[in-house]
Amino acid sequence: MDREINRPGPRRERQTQEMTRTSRYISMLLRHRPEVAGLTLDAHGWADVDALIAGVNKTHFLTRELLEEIVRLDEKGRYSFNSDKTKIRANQGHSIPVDVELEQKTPPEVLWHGTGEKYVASIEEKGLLPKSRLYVHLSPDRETALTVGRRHGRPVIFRVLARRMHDDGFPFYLSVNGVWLTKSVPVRYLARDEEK
Ligand code: HQG
Repeated sequence: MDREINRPGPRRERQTQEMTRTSRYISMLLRHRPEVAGLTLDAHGWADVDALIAGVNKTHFLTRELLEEIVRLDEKGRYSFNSDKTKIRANQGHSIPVDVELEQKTPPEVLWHGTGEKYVASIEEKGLLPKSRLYVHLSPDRETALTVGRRHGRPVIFRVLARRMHDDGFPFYLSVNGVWLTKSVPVRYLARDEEK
């Protein structure tokens, strides 16, 4: 009997863990430190796919098929290929100054930001700052913000009066994978959301 059929769970789980590890590494390279794998990004954040595969293979296992699967299955749609799939980039989240041709857009009335309790005092004093990234990341719904906040310990959610901020002249952008971005959020547009 085929042992893969007998034990699909653990095998599938191992493959998923391996893919997640490789994906994390790719997102670090494409957003923050391409030089670690000997890569360069162009002004629009694109890396050469063959160079990425070769670079990643110095420390991880990656084939073109696996890369295509990572991109296709990514639950946040973190990556895009160009039309002939010779280049790849992260859709948002960069700390290095690249122009990923974000769409400037009018935001909904309210957007959400999830953070950790430890940052609240500073946020209530200084507003939301992009910290190491190019933009503050905002979520379209509270549930997503909660997931983002949990990455930082005990989660705290802020409502952002996005439409008012936009109407006051602050540009907002929507990444192709649905993350709202803005340079910073002054305290007057923030309200801590009640625990539910
Ligand atoms: C906090 C993930 C002190 C801010 C997520 C956040 C997201 C302040 C932290 C994306 C502050 C930065 C981005 C202030 C903001 N004082 N702390 N004045 N202003 N902060 O990871 O938004 O899985 O750079 O609240 O899903 O958590 O990587 O940003 O807690 O979309 O694709 O400083 O990363 O996506 O943390 O997450 P981060 P983030 P991926």
